[in-house]
Amino acid sequence: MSLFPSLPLLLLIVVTASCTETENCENVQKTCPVIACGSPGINGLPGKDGHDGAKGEKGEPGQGLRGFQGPPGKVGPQGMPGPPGLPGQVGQKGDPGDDLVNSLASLRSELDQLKKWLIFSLGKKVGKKFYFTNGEKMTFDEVKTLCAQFQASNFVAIPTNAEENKAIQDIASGEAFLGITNEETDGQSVDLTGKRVTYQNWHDGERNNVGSEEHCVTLLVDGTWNDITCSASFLAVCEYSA
Ligand code: MFU
Ligand code: CA
Repeated sequence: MSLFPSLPLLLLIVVTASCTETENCENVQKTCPVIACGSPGINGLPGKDGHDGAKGEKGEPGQGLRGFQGPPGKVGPQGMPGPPGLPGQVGQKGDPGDDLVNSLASLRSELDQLKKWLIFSLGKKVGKKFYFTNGEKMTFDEVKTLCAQFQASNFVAIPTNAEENKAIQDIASGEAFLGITNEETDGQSVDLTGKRVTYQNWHDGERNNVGSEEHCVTLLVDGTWNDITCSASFLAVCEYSA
């Protein structure tokens, strides 16, 4: 017997293989006019693989271990300039110009001359102190105000030794206030800077604090001191440092 099937059987196999399962017999007849309808043939071989489907959506992140951290990214763009810094320290004082130096020297010279003239006509110099008086009588508060207005270095005259005491006595034409007060609490005598006075020249029987209200001090015409009420009026004598 031959290895090949008969010709009609071979044709039947070929026609059945070229028709799909869904096609009915009529369609088969149109494309395969040779074959008459009979009982269904056996299923053909599977067709070729279809085309790839559309790409699926991105899946959920995996649950497994993270990979190693990647290398740092590229350097970003430069940022905006920051706010201005705090002001720097004040620099060293510069040299005054020659004109300024000359002007100052000239002024100093004129001032020295003026001081000499004032001392000669109105005041008295003792060591490094000058004493001045305007010859007017006034209360202690008014003397303090007057001396402050004329920029006295130590305000009202404060004798710290016999020589200074004598100088004040010499320029004062009468009883004059000193820049010394007696503390209300303990009666101690202090100068206008609050310092206890060491040199004192009280008149006999003074300080007696009459009426418990003699908290100021005057230089009497004989050069001795008396404690007296501050509201009384006496000569104003101011003190300057040379
Ligand atoms: C003395 C002085 C007083 C006052 C009076 C007129 O008292 O101590 O300060 O000057 O004389 C008796
Ligand atoms: Ca007195």
